[in-house]
Amino acid sequence: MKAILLVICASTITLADIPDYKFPDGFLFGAATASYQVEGGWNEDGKGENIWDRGLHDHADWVADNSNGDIACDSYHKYKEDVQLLKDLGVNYYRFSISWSRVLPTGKADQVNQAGIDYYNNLIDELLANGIEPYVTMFHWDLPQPLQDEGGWPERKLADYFVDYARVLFKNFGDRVKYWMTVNEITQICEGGYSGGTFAPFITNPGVGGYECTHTVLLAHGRTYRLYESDYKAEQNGQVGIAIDSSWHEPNNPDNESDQQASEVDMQMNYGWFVNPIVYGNYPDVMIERVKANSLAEGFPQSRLPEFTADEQEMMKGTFDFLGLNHYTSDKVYFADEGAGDHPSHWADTGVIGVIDPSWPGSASDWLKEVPWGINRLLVWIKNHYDNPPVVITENGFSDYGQLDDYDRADYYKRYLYEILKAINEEECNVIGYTAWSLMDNFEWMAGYTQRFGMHYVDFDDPDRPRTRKLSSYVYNNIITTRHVDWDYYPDWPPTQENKN
Ligand code: PNW
Repeated sequence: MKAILLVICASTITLADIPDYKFPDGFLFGAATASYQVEGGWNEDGKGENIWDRGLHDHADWVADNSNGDIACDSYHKYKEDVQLLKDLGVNYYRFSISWSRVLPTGKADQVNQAGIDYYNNLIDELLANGIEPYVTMFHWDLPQPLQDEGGWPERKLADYFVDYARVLFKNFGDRVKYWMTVNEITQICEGGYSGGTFAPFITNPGVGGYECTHTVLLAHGRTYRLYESDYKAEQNGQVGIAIDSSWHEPNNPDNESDQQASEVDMQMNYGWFVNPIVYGNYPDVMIERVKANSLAEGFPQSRLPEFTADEQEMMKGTFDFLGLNHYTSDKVYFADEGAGDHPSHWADTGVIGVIDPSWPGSASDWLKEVPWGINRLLVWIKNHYDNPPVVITENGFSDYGQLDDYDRADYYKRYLYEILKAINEEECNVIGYTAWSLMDNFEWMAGYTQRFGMHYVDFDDPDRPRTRKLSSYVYNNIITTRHVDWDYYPDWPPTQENKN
């Protein structure tokens, strides 16, 4: 609250000058989690091993607190409590992901694990019984280990396995699930998993692994969209999208033409990389040119960036009903004189340096600074480059150390949601939904449980994993029910018995 007033005073605007925009009718609100981060039950009832199980069992010391997702929030057993939290929060939908190896223990569709199907049937039915729509991510990073043993995502046959998996999901859940996202964040899956080695399966192959992985994942996405279209859409009448993450890359000096170009190149090389094929059928021209030029200069006989055939381009084009956008933060960018990293690498191909403005407020995660206007500029960029597609914000959120009076998270939500309101009302951006990350504290990948993103506190020292509402959950509920940002609203704190819900 204090911080908001300070910002407002500094720019000599008063609250009265700020238009009180409303979220349009039909705009939906949700909260998100992902299977490995919340479920636990890592080897229960026939679930197979995935690459995060394997990676973190083998290398406990790679995670900040030596933890893993073996038990996590224990949502495998506590899903009914999770649905109650969602109900009290007042959301329209719950974005969760399905664990591929819980449904198909080997990754392949010849062996379906009925206990896994039952678990998701129960969760979906419990949500619908409480008036909450399921928004399902098919793949949020937890690849079945046997498919990694065959080479993982850089192998094209993984697209076949993914489409087989998607068919199992449409068949079993498509009568009730109307919103599907194929995958979550290709950058993190591919650059993290197969170029930089920072995420499972921890493979280091910069400048090559990430491009090969991305190519397969994009084909898997496109073919899954076409499968739904041809075999399921008429009967099930749902929508298929994808969740792609992007920061906003602001020109370091907004008046400098070179920095403006660096911003455009960085956006194309880190977001257009995935969205251009889905909207227009191919990688952005600037990306094709840059990777080819670097590859040849490095001595490769051809570009390290794989090519789509003409048929594949035709297949890929227009494979989305909505674009899911995961957005947390921004940076300021300029062209690097000497290249932006070692060759070969995606950094070097991009050729752009990103820096953080020291005046931007921080979080518990060093990569996450609070830059609310960044989401506004990003939404305008998307509108202008892709003909104003329907956008669902599929993740947005803030990390701290787990305090219940999480004013910083509450203010982050207010400021980002207000910038989204401005994008809708002043720029006519076609934003149709917003998803807060996260419903509750959960396993934050290599940070373990040391960084908390939840609107509910989870006590990971207690075997029951009790959940407790944080202040931000009341603020988010207030935004959902009043359909605008009330800058003055904070619940009485600590909550009394009467105002608890
Ligand atoms: C997302 N970045 O990952 C994931 O989808 C979630 O599983 C995760 O818990 C959440 O964000 C918070 O980290 C990202 O560096 C990780 O810009 C890092 C970045 C973006 C997204």
